[in-house]
Amino acid sequence: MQFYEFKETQERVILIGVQTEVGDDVEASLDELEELAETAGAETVAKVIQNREAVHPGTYIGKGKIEEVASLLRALDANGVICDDELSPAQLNNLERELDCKVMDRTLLILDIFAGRAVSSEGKIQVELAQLRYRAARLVGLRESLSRLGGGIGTRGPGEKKLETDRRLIRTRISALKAELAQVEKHRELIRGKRSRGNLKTAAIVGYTNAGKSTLLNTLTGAGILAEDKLFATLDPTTRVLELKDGQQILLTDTVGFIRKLPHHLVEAFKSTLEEAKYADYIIHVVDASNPQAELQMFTVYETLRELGATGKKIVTLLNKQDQVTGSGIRDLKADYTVKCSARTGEGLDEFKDVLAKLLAEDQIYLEELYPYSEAGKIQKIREFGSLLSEEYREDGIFVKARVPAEIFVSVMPK
Ligand SMILES: Nc1nc2c(ncn2[C@@H]2O[C@H](COP(=O)(O)OP(=O)(O)OP(=O)(O)O)[C@@H](O)[C@H]2O)c(=O)[nH]1
Ligand SMILES: [Mg+2]
Repeated sequence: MQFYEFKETQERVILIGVQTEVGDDVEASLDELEELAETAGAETVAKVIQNREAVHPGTYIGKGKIEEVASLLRALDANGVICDDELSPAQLNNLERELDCKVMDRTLLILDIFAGRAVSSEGKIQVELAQLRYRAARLVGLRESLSRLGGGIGTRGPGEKKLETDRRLIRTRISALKAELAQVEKHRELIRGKRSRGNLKTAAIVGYTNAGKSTLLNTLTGAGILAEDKLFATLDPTTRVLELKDGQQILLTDTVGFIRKLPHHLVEAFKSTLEEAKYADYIIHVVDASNPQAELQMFTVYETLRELGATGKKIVTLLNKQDQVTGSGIRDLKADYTVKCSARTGEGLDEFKDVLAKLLAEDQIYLEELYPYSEAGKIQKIREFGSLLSEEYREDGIFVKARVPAEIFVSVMPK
């Protein structure tokens, strides 16, 4: 495993956002950008917001604002700027020339954090692929921007130590990575196939980054996943079995968190990881109910799920971090069930398990049958995949009351 020292070069940065319409909360978005910058090792020394009808196509912000930022850079002894939207190659080049400093954007920052977090080989391939695709389009500007400080944001990566700066090399590397990724994905599909053959239902734990997804899985199953107060602590999916009452079981998968303006290169590269939600039977949506931005974060999560094609599934929303919630609280009208809980203290988790049991029961068929002793093996199967409510040993066989998943119903009926 490789660790990247995030604090290696303390960069001092100015954050820039563009307010394009009323109600579009740029201030909150910049607060989040500051958190991202901090995670990546940069100190925010100022935030600048420009009101414009649309972002400037050539320079992201207008001429007057550029001058304002330029003098702020000097006054505050800052050495870089980070824009809150993904910059086009032209915007990057122009801003870089006008401001004469390192120019970065939200995408570069997120890619950089992902690069420092990737642990599994799949994660590393996915991050490198996303980085290369992003860089390929921005060779000229980025080369200058990234060489200014000799390190820092935008230069971390699981792949080559040195930045690939040659277009041809990048293309070759991209093809190689794609082939590698295809191999890994095949393996993942195999695992998925095995799981579904096991007839256990799966639920994907999704939610905004830092909502408490990993903490939830840890508290419920002792999964031992790294959970910390940082954005994108988790990149690789982890699946664990959760035991419910009546011996029922369900598979829970913890996965990468969502964020607004999730870079499309990342979504593309992380497709197979993100698609855990698409292939799951149920969605567990973890919300940090103590966050003032909770409503917007919920919206972002549903948008992302829609983009991934993970729709039409039953949703359980967990309004998490209740131990820190003050005020009236929020609601999720899209959810089939909502439970207030604290993954940290365990409050509300029994109710959550009851809801899961109820969900499973909704998709199961009730049966009341007499099994001759020669067919007792079928009862074993019921016990494993459904819930055995009662069994009574009689002279002519075993009388069973149970609920079983529709998929196995036929195969467990007595002859
Ligand atoms: N107070 C409080 N803190 C919590 C609760 N659940 C999680 N946290 C904290 O929130 C932070 C983020 O938790 P994680 O479980 O890493 O969140 P995540 O959703 O997995 O985040 P990413 O993997 O980064 O997307 C950690 O510092 C947790 O200790 C809770 O119920 N109450
Ligand atoms: Mg996590």
